Amino acid sequence: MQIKGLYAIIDNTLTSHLSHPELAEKILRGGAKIIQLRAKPSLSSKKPAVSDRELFETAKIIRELTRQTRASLIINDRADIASAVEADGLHLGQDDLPLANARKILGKNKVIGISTHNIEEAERAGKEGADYIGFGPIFSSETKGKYIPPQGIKSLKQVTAAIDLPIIAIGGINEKNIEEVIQAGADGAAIISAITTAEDITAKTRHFVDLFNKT
Ligand code: TZP
Ligand code: MG
Repeated sequence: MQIKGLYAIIDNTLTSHLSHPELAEKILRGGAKIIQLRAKPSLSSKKPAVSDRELFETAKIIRELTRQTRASLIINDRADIASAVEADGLHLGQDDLPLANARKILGKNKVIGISTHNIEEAERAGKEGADYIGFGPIFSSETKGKYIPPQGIKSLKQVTAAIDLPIIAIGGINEKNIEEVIQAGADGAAIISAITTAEDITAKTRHFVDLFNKT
């Protein structure tokens, strides 16, 4: 699969009235070709954490939706779920399973991406065999639970210049600032809130897809 363009993250943290499959359906209808399923355990004591079985069933439904629309599916955090639903890839953070261990589970034909927050982490991920680098947050983001200071466009430029792997920028990317992200050399943009909180999720997705297709 090609890691390029809009990388839409299926995360309903800010839009819990929509299920993950509902969000995925709207986003895929907007033409997204790479989606990531990000189902974090609930931080609210009122909502129960998602069980493994539930996560598996959700991932299976979304896998089917991506097959119908010829899109790629990446699973966040969980190598076991990625393997069980035959996803195209896995996305790992700095505190998740080490890349080498995830690679043993998934094999070399699956895509593995790593979240990084500075150039050192990005270089290390490249040396360890990541297929793409997630870099951010570029701008400030309300969506990620844990606060990480924004890295800015300047750091993004350094990373895109230094590392010869697809770079997916993340964090606070929206219609107003996405041109800067593309200008900085990012191969793609991972987006949650600018899409999921849009009045028309499908139309907003289409907007971002078209923007990358133009460049
Ligand atoms: N990692 C860094 S920022 C972020 C993640 C998962 C959240 C991105 O969401 P948004 O709403 O596009 O800022
Ligand atoms: Mg993670």
